[in-house]
Amino acid sequence: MQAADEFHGGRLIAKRLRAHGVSRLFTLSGGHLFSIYDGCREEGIEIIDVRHEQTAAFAAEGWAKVTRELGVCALTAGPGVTNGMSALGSAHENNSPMLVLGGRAPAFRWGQGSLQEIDHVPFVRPLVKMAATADSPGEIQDLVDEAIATALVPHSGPVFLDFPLDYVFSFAADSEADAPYAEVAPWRAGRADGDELERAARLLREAERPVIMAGTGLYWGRGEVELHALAEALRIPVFANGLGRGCFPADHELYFSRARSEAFKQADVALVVGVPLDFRLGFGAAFGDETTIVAIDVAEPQRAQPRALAAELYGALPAALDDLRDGASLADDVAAERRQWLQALRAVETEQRGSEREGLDDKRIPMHPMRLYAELMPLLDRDAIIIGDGGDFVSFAGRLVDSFEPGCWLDPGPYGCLGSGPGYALAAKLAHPDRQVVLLQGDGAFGFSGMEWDTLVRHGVPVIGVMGNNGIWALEKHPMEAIYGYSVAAHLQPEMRYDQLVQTLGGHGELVHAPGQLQPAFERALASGRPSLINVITDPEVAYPRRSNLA
Ligand SMILES: Cc1ncc(C[n+]2csc(CCOP(=O)(O)OP(=O)(O)O)c2C)c(N)n1
Ligand SMILES: [Mg+2]
Repeated sequence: MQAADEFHGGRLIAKRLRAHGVSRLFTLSGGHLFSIYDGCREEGIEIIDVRHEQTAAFAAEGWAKVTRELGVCALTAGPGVTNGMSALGSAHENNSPMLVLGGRAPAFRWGQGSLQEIDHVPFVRPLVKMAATADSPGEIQDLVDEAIATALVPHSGPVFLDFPLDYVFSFAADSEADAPYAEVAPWRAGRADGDELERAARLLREAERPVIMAGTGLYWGRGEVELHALAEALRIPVFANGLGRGCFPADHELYFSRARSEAFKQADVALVVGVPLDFRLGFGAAFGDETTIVAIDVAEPQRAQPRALAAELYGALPAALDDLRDGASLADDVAAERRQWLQALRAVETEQRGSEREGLDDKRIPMHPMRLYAELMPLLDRDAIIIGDGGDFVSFAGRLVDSFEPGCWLDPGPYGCLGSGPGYALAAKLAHPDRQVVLLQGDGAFGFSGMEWDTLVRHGVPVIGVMGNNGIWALEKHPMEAIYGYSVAAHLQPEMRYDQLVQTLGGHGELVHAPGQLQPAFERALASGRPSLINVITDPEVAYPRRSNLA
């Protein structure tokens, strides 16, 4: 018999989600999850169902990326969980706070071979900050609280819980009925060490050619306002990658992108904010041998630093950045050096931009991807959320498309998983229905989760997709040809009508062949109010100029 104050396990989960402010659950149905759905329904948590579990999990990650809140998905036992693993890997590398709720075969029959019976915990553990199985219905609420707190504490990241079918369908008392929820927020992390701070402040004050490199950790640590103030006070040029993009507006006089390699090589001091020295920074070698590096982040790095650092500040970013700025003023000679430094970098930046003119103006049919972006950029609002999912097509976007506000540029990050785009876009448009959400996709990338256009249609989420359709996996074909003189496994069907597929699924589709056609197509897509795909045929001969992408 069920007592009056008892609820099934699914409801108990939903009650704690609600207490933590969770408003949406991304999922794909499975019987193991029914009681969680029932609980969410009762607690007013909206259920968004997709067509492949990878998208449920990428949507949870995307929700975290655009809101800086926890994203949550529920994946059914066995294949549901394994299908979500790429997104766990992605969230792990991006420090995206997300909770994955797994179904699980019943505990009372464990080991006897129930449907979809497998122990998820050992294989998800390397990808998450915490992985656990509920041991009883009464433990569910504490476990959910612990998992959420673990996901949010810096470095934030994904967590995983699974719930045996028998526990989550049976009843237990609401032990947390009035339990206050202790908020854990990255910006309340401890302050950085005083000596390190002083050393770092002196280096930044005295440097002649300083640079700031800001990344995803700046975004999670909510340090963008303080970074802005620091850069302006000390006249330091700013570069950004990952979710650091947009934390410093691209049209600010201190923001640079094209001058990066020159600036980093020549810098005497580099302040590296919320970015690991991984492959994106040449494992530290993106900076000159003589560059003195100061690292600052929300918490200790997750890997050993690949080169010696002069100072390391780990703790609350706004406080540390404020402390670095406090009272710092530049001596006249240093100020003069910095004016020259900024002028020299601006000259490099302007020259590099000039060299892009040719691609931006290119008149060829099929189109040069740079021409596509030249036409697209004026159509984007300042706060548009741009999502990149593809190879070369997205590399061109990374170079050309500017961001002006935090959380407006979503690429897969260092895990680099194709197919993440539709999940990110779904979450972004649900979180910000009044803003443009534009999904930039390669034709190859489309194949991983193209059925999610059905999800976007069913849930009425008018994302606008712009596809660079070159009929190949360009980021693989061109490098393989450069190495071997030929390529295999690199071709797709040319000029495939992905726009018609989207039409069939109930969305708006457009085909664009020639320069000049994108703007009217984009306007029709916006006016349609429906999820839309603009299929732009691009030239497969164009390769993104890159040095290396694997090591
Ligand atoms: C899940 C996954 N599989 C494979 C890759 C390797 N990969 C990286 S880029 C790329 C090509 C992408 O092709 P497309 O989306 O058409 O963009 P294009 O390079 O042609 O512009 C591939 C296969 C990956 N990053 N992720
Ligand atoms: Mg392609």
